[in-house]
Amino acid sequence: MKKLFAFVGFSLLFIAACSKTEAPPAVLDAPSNFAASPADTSINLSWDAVTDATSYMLQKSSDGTNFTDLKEVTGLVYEDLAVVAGVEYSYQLYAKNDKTQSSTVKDSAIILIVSTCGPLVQEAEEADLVGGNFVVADDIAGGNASGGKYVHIPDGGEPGNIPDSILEVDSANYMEFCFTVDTAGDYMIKTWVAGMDDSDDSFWVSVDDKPAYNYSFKDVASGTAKNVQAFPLFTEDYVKDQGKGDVSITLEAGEHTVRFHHRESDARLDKLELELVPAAN
Ligand SMILES: [Ca+2]
Ligand SMILES: [Ca+2]
Repeated sequence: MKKLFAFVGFSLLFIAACSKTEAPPAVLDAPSNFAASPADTSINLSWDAVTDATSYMLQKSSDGTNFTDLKEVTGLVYEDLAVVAGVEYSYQLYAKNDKTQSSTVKDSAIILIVSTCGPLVQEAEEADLVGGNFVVADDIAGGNASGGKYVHIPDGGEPGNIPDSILEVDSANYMEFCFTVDTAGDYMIKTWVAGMDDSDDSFWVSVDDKPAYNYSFKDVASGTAKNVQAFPLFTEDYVKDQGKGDVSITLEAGEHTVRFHHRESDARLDKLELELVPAAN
């Protein structure tokens, strides 16, 4: 019996000695070589392993200040697919185990998937013209079109030369604009428009494939009688929804598509702007 007690006592000492040497350090090193790099539709994150870490917590921010947990992972890479072109993101990371966590490391660069969309002000003549009926035209001598050009569907002064699409959106013929919005908020759609008479003064306008607004700009004219050249010059206006006044749209930061569809031939669009509505105080 004495020998057995001695054996058990030795074993306990041995186990205690082993567990003492294998205890994790009180402090975990912060991950090194933390890097984020943009791909076409995602952002790839990677870092080096930390001794004794069991997982890594990734955090993400779209304003560079307020970070929220993105994902806790056990590996050393992560592909963030929840990203929008044109928006800047920053990331930070810490290592952890069941006892402690490391300090946080931040990627030094703000990471952006490059947007192929344009700025908030764009010429109509730079839009994608889809369907074949919209064309770029040179303004008349002495005209005020920005860049000297505008877009319309010519009708040769004859309504119906290319049939109007008064009652429903002409889904085949449109000008398409793609905007990169940096600041989320409410926007109005500012236009520079003209037409020769009151059968040349409307478009269907849709934003991000939502139902189209019936946009008539006859009220920007000094007169509305037919064939009096009521709209000789391009005039600033805002897209309206007929009977409901100026349209205000709420946009997240990122890419947005605006389409001007055919409604009346020879309605003319010179330029377009997404105008941020100042937030109410
Ligand atoms: Ca017309
Ligand atoms: Ca223009």
